[in-house]
Amino acid sequence: MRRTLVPSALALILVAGLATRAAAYEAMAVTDGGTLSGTVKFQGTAPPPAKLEVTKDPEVCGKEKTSPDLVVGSDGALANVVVTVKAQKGKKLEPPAQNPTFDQKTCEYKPHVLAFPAGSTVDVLNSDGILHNIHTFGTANPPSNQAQPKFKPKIQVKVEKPETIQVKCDVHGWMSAWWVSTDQPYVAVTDASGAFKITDLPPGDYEVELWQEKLGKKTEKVSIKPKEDTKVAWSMTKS
Ligand SMILES: [Cu+2]
Repeated sequence: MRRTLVPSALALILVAGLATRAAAYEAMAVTDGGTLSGTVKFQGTAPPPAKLEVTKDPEVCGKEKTSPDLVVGSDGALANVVVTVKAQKGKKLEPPAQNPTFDQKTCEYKPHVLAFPAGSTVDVLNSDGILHNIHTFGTANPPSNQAQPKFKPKIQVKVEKPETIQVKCDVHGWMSAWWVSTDQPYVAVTDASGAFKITDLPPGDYEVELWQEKLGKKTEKVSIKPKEDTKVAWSMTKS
């Protein structure tokens, strides 16, 4: 019995593997697109922001830092949530005309979460005039590990593959950020008021993934109507 079971089990695994492979995103003209806009809030009482000790260059960095890994405004506004509409087709995915910029200022990354289409080149700036070392921890993309002394105001890093990548500084251990390289264009990051907006969506029903580095993932559902703005008020909390 066992001998005959093994090949059929193998065949099942192969079939399951093929069936779960995600379909590639398909570009098409969007003429009657709708908008998804709204806010994400932290549900419940937010923990006080963690304090990070500054161990180097306090004259530029300051004496103490507030951790950027969970930024909640006074009314619960949740910043730095990556909102991804799981669209299979829609407007073309292409790198922006202007490279996304990623600055190092008072030993913090600006912005803390940067989303861009795969294939983009990130302009890494150093506004501080001191040595930083930008280090990306991708797996689909080769890691980039480059010193950026004050005489190098700009480094360019091309990110070919879709992936969420942590970025750290090897000089200042508290510096951390995320690059979100996407395989489709319907992605936004919430601002300090928890707001986001995604336009030109082909009408239809979608799953929307929310991701925040400390809170993890959450899935919502929306229905997008032609030329209408669908407004949502979502929340996330610690699981
Ligand atoms: Cu640094």
